Amino acid sequence: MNDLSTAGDRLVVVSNRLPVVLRKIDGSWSFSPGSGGLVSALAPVLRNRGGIWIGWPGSVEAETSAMQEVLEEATRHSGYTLKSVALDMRDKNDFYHGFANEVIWPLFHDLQSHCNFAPRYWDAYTRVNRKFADVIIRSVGPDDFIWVHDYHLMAVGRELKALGMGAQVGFFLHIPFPPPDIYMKLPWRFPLLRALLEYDLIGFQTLRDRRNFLQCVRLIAPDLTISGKGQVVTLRVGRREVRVGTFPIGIDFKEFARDSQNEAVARLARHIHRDLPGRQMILGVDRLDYTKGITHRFEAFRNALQRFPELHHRTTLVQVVVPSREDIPKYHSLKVEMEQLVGEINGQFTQSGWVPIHYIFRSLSRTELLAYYRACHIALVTPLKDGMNLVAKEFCAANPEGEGVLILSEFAGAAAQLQKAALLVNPYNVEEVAEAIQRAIHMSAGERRARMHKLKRFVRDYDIFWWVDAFLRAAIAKDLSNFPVPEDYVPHMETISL
Ligand code: GDG
Repeated sequence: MNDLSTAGDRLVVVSNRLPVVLRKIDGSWSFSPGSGGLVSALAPVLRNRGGIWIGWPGSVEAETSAMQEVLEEATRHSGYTLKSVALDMRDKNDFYHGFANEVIWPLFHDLQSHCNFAPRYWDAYTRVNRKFADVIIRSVGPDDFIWVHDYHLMAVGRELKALGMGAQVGFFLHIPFPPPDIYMKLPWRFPLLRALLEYDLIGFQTLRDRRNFLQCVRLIAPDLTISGKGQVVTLRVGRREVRVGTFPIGIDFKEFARDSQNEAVARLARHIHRDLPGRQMILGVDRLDYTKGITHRFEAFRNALQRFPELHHRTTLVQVVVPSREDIPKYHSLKVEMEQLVGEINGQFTQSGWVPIHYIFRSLSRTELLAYYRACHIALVTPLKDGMNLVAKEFCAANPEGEGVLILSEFAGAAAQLQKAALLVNPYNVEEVAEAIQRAIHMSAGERRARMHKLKRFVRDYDIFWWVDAFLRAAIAKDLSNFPVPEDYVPHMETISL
């Protein structure tokens, strides 16, 4: 593998979606920024290093030069270029909505009852992964490093090798990898694992995800040997030698810390406070998704209001839900369910001058998002399962006063790093979450500051640039003994003795 510090070598990021979304309005193309954790994480990396980003721009229309011009315009001052992969309506339905979002997304989040294993989806997955491989082969040079991202593209490495690509290719999975008893339900479990083993380096968010993956590989390859025991291990299966590592993703801590102190953010945060005087504000920020546990969170808040009447008038839950995948029926029905629940809880508890839940269903500007992070005293991050969860880390970085409290699901990847200073909860246990809310509201300023200080240290030390460097170094290092597991980074459940 090439040394990426050599001038001329480029980083080629490949993900299902580009960081911008193209839309045709009245016959002409325009773009808007993409949303979600992968874009938030990778945009600063490419801005910092330059390179190419390959992905689908979100439209199913045939590619035209007008479209290409808009893509060029979108990244004119960003330091990197975009290359689009054209997908048609059949791809969108069977690959994106089908295999990616009706099979892998629910299965890998342990929600197998949400899966639709329609037989045609696998063909669509391999066909579209081949389309991505075709664009990659045409776009890269021999010294570039190709880094493929996430669950939509687990078979791109295999397709690249089939097309004769000799260069090494890395892959990072942003979502969890399930344990064998869940993974083995997948009808295409063996070809998918074999495809993954065609990558040269595979990265996971947590040690637990890596362990789950290795246990699944062992089921298909009893001759598997694993050497090393640090952050990156080497796995040998037949002729293949694959590096497998744990790389907890971070955020651009400095940028969040700096921007959260700018005047526009501070002004907006003051406005939010003025509108909700004397309240302790609890914040939830999530994409519309059933894995984020939003309805369980509302139930927990209801439980807290029922059991701890002293919270009435004293606390407000601000829940921001960012529209996502709304054209998928499951997501639409989740929206309806959430809105009914907000109406019910507000109907039950609202009194003159106090509405318990403020519900915002739209994407916020960055300034607004930072203002909410700053204005709110408690972040309630309670996904049922999450690869990492960047909102938890952003809340800590954008907390200049250092007195915020983080309530965090033990099933978020972030819990492995932040378990000592956050209040960890089981999101399915509404009584436990309600008690954590009550504890956070009553927590002394001293305890809040001590906890937030530790949280910030972790988020700052393992930021997005650490993540990228660790992954790229793991790809090129001759000796893997210099990759210790980051301090304190252990799966949460392993600290519980039974
Ligand atoms: C996947 C994995 C993993 C949210 N609302 C607004 C907004 N956001 C931004 C947040 C954050 C991002 O979206 C959400 O990231 P998460 O990590 O919380 O969740 P996913 O989108 O599910 O991300 C996840 C991640 O990939 C990275 O590996 O952590 O586990 O599921 O950055 O700030 N941004 C703006 N307005 C909003 O209203 N501008």
